[in-house]
Amino acid sequence: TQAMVRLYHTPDFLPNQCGSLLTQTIDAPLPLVWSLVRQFANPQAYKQFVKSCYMVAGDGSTPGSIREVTVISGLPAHRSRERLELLNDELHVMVFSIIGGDHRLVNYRSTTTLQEDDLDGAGPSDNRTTVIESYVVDVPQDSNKEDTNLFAETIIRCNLRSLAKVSEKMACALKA
Ligand code: A8S
Repeated sequence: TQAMVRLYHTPDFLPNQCGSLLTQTIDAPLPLVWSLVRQFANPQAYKQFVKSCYMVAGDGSTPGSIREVTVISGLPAHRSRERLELLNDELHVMVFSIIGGDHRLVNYRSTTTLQEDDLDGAGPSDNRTTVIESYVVDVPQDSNKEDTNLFAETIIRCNLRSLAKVSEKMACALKA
């Protein structure tokens, strides 16, 4: 975990940027959780704010793929254009950045990594996964780091909880 955080979750911040790191433990095998996270073309597999998604470039399997996400109503935004920057199936790392849309998350870049859990120090477990997601984003002129982080963290926390729920449900169904 320490090595993963040092390698992938210690971004350089510009003075006008903020960001943070969130973790989620999931009672499901890593390959199953990864199968959901890696689907760049299908974020609605677990992101509950996503209403629809279509590919603008690529098919979501390689860096450079671009998706246009439409979010559900009631949010302060409708659309977001997002580019896949990195997808590593061996190290379980996915990075995407937001390149457009009608929202306030400018220069947003998110990194998600997965690891087999080793909470008790007894070695990695086959059916527990730790997900770490960190991000960097510009602080809008009329806002501040606290509010910007609170907004992004609220959404990411929802996404990670939902990822846990969906994964655990699938893991349960596979066992039955
Ligand atoms: C993600 C992370 C975030 C998504 C945000 C932070 C967003 O999709 C929502 C509301 C907004 O105002 C911005 O991994 C935006 O999806 C739910 C449309 C980008």
